[in-house]
Amino acid sequence: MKKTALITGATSGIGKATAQIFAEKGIRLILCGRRQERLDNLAVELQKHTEVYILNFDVRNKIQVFESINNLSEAFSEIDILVNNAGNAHGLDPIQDGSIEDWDAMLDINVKGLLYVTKAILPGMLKRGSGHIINIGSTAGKEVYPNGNVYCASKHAVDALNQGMRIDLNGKGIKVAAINPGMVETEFSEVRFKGDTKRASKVYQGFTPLQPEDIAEIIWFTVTRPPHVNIADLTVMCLDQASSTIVNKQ
Ligand code: NDP
Ligand code: 8X3
Repeated sequence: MKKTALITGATSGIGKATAQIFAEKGIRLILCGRRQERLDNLAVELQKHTEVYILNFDVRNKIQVFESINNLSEAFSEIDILVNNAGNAHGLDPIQDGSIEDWDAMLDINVKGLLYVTKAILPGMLKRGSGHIINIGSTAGKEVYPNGNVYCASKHAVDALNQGMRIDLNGKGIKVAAINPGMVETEFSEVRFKGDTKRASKVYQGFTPLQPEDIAEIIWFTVTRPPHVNIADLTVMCLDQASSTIVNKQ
């Protein structure tokens, strides 16, 4: 029987690339995001390969999260794979200059949003005694970099939650994995710099960053291991990146 995956943040970057590869492999998809037009267009594109259902909710809104997931039609209600991907950085300022709105956004989306979605999906996985949760962390969740303060804290929280989920779900047939990318060229920096595309594009100049498809392939590899194999925690950087702060730029 075909597996069903729910991907948060499917309208862009890593989530969208993951949806594309999952669709090509025949995985049934529940695509989530807030930008309806993008969800609609992606659904049309991917329905050539698989069955697709779209859910529009803000992961910060727990009522929307639970209503959307609890009211999935029966055909999509058994979720085998959850990709907790929705997230972003907001701002890049020293802690003393940081905006409280940016801090709230990062903690509410990257940490609490991930928890709400997981809480809504876990009961079904527990009932069936199977499932796979992929948490998208970051190298920023392993090592703090200058001005990254709250974004790094949010991704360190994802790292802790990934470990906590794996411990608490041990013996229940549910795999838990963190994929921790370094710099990936997506809309991430555009969001971080609030639509300043010039500043955003500079982040990826002078070296060859990872592309969203690189991460999507790793997620596909992770979900296709034999039943007894769980990739617990995987960090991936481009050749030119050595750590959160060391990037070989020409
Ligand atoms: P993008 O900005 O390209 O994509 C972010 C996705 O998250 C979008 O689909 C967006 O959808 C969704 N999203 C953002 N806020 C919300 C919200 N409040 N509710 C629902 N969905 C939301 O960035 P990436 O693809 O790069 O980021 C994906 C994940 O990868 C994030 O968790 C990020 O932290 C992580 N990551 C990124 C790296 C990078 O260098 N790019 C490196 C390491 C980790 P919409 O706006 O339609 O809601
Ligand atoms: C995104 C990677 O280094 O741009 O999580 O913060 S970085």
